[in-house]
Amino acid sequence: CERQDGKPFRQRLLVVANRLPVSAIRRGEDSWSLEISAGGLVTALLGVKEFETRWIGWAGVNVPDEIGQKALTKALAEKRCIPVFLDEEIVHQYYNGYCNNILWPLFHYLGLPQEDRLATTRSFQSQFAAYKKANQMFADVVNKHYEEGDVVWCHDYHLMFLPKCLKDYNSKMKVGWFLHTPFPSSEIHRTLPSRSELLHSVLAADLVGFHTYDYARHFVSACTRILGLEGTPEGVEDQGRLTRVAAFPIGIDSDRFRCALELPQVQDHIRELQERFKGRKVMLGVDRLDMIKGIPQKILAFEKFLEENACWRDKVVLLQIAVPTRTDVPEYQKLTSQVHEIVGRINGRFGTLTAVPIHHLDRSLDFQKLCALYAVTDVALVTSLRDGMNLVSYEFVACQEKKKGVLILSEFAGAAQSLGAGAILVNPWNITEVAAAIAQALNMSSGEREKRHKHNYVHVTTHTAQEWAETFVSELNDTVVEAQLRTRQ
Ligand code: ADQ
Repeated sequence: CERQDGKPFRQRLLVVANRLPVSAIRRGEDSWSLEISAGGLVTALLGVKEFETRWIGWAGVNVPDEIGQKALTKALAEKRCIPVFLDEEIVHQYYNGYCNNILWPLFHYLGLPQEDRLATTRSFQSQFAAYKKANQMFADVVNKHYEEGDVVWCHDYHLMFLPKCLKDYNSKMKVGWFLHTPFPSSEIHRTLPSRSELLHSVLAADLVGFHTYDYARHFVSACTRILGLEGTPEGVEDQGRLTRVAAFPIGIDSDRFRCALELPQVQDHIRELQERFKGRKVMLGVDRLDMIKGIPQKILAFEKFLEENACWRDKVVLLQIAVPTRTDVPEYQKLTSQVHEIVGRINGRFGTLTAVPIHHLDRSLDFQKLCALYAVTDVALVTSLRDGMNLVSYEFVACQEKKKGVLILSEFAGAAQSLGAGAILVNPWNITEVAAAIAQALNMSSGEREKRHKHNYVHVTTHTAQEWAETFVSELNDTVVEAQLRTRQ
């Protein structure tokens, strides 16, 4: 195998994530069509040129029959993807249950489910069993495809049990694990019934990475306080073996945004939007419709701003683009109705016959339209209640070289650590504070905007996704493969 520049690859990189970067649609008994979903991780890893990357993960569909599985495996192989087949029951218990109902809210400080405590406890046990079983199924596939010298990079909260399963197969396998969400304070993590088992499994990895130094510190504290292990400046030590723990803040492929803005069709979109919102300042929110993103709080803050600043009422518009996710979960359905209800009320209250203050779209936008929107925005509002990093804030900055708009950013997003000096930082729970930040952003002088934008732009264009992936993989490569026996002083 050779790289595009003709040189041999340095190594094979097996990237293991819950979902493969493709969506599979069945066209017949043995035929499939595949659509690449270019998420942040895919773009990041495209930049890792020295490694020959293979993806291992679930294709997002239930394929109970052997003919279908064989055909899908073959089709995916052309995209360098290897499927893990999970049946409906496992998906229900592992993915919808343990991952999305337990770990996701807990890691974002929303606590464990509380409705029916007894039922939750009972289902908790079966969901955790399914989680372990699913992680073992991922390990079986990795082990089958592993060749000596490969590096294995496991991603996210879905696969916390995987490092241990892999090391049980082969202690010499080089294994890294990266968490895309926050890792909460150890006091939150200790409420999880399976707290110790999960920490021990993650510690089986050679390198454990987080977006920020704070998340890494919380993880080390959880290991010292809950497991009684020793935390060192490099990581966590267990019986002489060191697991390296560090922060690797993700970035974006900023060139992709810069190049898109030069395309004639994107320039056309920009002109259309400028014409459409002529005479009004544009504020923008782009989020998955998830409770962690703080969408209702953001809209209520905008209402408060309109209440307190009558002179701005017909001079500003909020565009909120929210992609629906987990639409079958009642809590998410409730969130959608809540957002619709608030938007309707505010538009009824402050709208006129010719203009409404909030345009809310329940859908995903294609990449070029998204770039155009970022480029015409005066103020971006990222008010996550908690967020591992938040790439929307980075994407907005990358598209603002001309306009130099203002970013209002939640102090609870990982991005606050990197873009904090250029953004206006807010506590998203404090609606009065966010309303005041909106007024500050809209009234900011151009000199101040330029200074703040420059700070963020330099960061976004130098700390890219490619650099993130390369740093993680080369650090993983540098960790000593064998258990590191250190003599305690
Ligand atoms: P997410 O929670 O998905 O990711 P985020 O980092 O904001 O959050 O990335 C979302 C991506 O989806 C962005 O690239 C954005 O452009 C796109 N997107 C969102 N809404 C869209 C819309 N309506 N139309 C089109 N595209 C849309 C998780 C963690 C984050 C962490 C990332 C990466 O929760 O905290 O930053 O992983 O590690």
